[in-house]
Amino acid sequence: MPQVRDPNTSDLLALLQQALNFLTTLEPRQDGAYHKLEALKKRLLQERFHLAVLGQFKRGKSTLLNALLGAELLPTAVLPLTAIPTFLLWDTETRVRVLYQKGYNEEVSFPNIEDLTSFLSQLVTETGNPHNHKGISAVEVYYPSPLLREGVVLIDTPGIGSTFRHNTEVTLNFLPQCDAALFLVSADPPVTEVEVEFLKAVRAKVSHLFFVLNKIDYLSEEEIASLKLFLKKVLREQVGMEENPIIFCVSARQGLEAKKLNDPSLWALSGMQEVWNHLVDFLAHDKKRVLQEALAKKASDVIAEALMQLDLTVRSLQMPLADLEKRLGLFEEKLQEAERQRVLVGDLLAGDRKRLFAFLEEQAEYLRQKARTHFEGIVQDYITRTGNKFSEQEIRETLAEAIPSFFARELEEISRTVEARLTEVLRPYQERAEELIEAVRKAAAELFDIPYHPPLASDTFERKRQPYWVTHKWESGLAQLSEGLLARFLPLSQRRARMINHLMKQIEALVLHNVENLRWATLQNLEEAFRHFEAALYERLQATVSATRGAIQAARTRRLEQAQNLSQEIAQLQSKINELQEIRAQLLALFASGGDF
Ligand SMILES: Nc1nc2c(ncn2[C@@H]2O[C@H](COP(=O)(O)OP(=O)(O)OP(=O)(O)O)[C@@H](O)[C@H]2O)c(=O)[nH]1
Ligand SMILES: [Mg+2]
Repeated sequence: MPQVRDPNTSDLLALLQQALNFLTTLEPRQDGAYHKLEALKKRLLQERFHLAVLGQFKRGKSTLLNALLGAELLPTAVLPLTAIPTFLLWDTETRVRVLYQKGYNEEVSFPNIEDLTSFLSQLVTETGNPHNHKGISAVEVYYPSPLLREGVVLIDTPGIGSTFRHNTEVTLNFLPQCDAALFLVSADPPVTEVEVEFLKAVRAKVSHLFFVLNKIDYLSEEEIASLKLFLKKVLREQVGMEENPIIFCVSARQGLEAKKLNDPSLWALSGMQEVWNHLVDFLAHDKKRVLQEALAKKASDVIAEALMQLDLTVRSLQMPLADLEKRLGLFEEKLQEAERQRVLVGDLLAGDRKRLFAFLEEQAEYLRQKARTHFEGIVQDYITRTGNKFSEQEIRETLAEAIPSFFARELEEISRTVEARLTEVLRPYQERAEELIEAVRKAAAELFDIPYHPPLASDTFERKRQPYWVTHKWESGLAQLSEGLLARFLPLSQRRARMINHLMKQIEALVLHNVENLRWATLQNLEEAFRHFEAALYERLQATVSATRGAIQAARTRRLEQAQNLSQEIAQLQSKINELQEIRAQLLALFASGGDF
């Protein structure tokens, strides 16, 4: 089996720990810097990269995951099976955590795998837990597999397109949580219409997609080659993929067998070795590298700030007291100016917030119109097509089918439009906020004549893209018109007119209801983005001001106390500065070496 090696996480972790230990030796303590570094360390340790295995029911998703794990952990069957997203995570001890929809969890350890698999069968399968009557939202399986140790979380998802519609829904709702996906297809049948539709939804939400053609043990070389060509053609022409997709050809069943027999040549023959290599490579080089580099830069910014405070204290201890008082006064003036600027930013932001909310209202109104026209068009078409054979039952069914796909499509569209507008609106404010905070640090550096390090990571105000929850359960039921006794005696044409009138009213109610759901969820998302931004600006500015001011004030107090041995104190601080500078230099060297980091 290939060895998974990753020296960088441990190098970075060691440096972060060194910096944390160092900060505890400082007096006065730098709590702000300590907490920030601790948060970065936690992120590095916890970084969960979600790689989902997606596909139509029975393509072999659970079998493929078992092959990657090297154990028959997940239940597999010839009937549509997996019903609950199952997360596979690394731990030394094999255990299962069940997350219930009502918010509580249950945890069970398993010394042997057969017991675990039968336990899972009762939870995550359609047979063991039909229609999810146990109310489970997800299941986490902890298992000591080398691939999982890389920080990846593998996810088994319910197959789409089976007669269990709720399974398709679970997977659709789950897509925003996937960072990458393995999309499974097989030869029997090659690619269905349902898969094409599903792929379009996946592509819109998941940025890295790998394709796996499974069950090649059934096929000859020529058949595999022509299937690959066919799949590429479908991806290009029907899904609209322009790039040349990566397609692995495997037999997951053979791969699992190879693991059980510990047979490396069968493993290679099954095609699974190639999938494995690709995943390890992808995790090590793309995702992980980017995260590590970002965290190292952020950590070095935190240290630069801590260094600045030490420098400020040293300088304040060194300069004549009168000089110190004068500079402190000038610094306070700069702070007042910064506060005025912050208030100004808040006022301007309030105006843009209002305009964006109005834009959302416009979008909602446009959608109401569009939905009405669309559904009324469906009714008219139906009437024209069927003439006198018009059936109320049939038209209700046609509409009930058309409504979810219409709103799912429009949801994508409206989310994208509003999201793009929000990013555009916030960008200049993010830049101004960064400048404002840097202006405070720069002013202190200039006034006290100490080095100033501009930040390396520019995402202090990055907006966390919280996927907001809009269910795919669109309201689509239309009630049957209950004909009163009187109405039955009306001529047919009048009865039909009455029915159509009634249908139109119901369509109007459904349109209003569904658009309101969508508008409300989007509005909440916007509110949250603005609230978060303003709070972050206020807190960050306060933190910078109080840390900078604190460093100068601490020195001033020492001076007023007319402390003895100031030169010894200065020398000690100077040696601490050197020590911290060394840690920062090592952090910078980690990613300055380019390709290796
Ligand atoms: N011949 C062959 N059969 C396979 C292969 N992989 C999986 N199968 C079989 O296909 C059937 C379905 O496998 P599962 O892994 O349960 O499929 P799934 O995609 O997880 O199915 P759902 O959970 O229902 O969506 C099982 O009988 C597997 O043994 C393969 O590579 N070759
Ligand atoms: Mg399955």
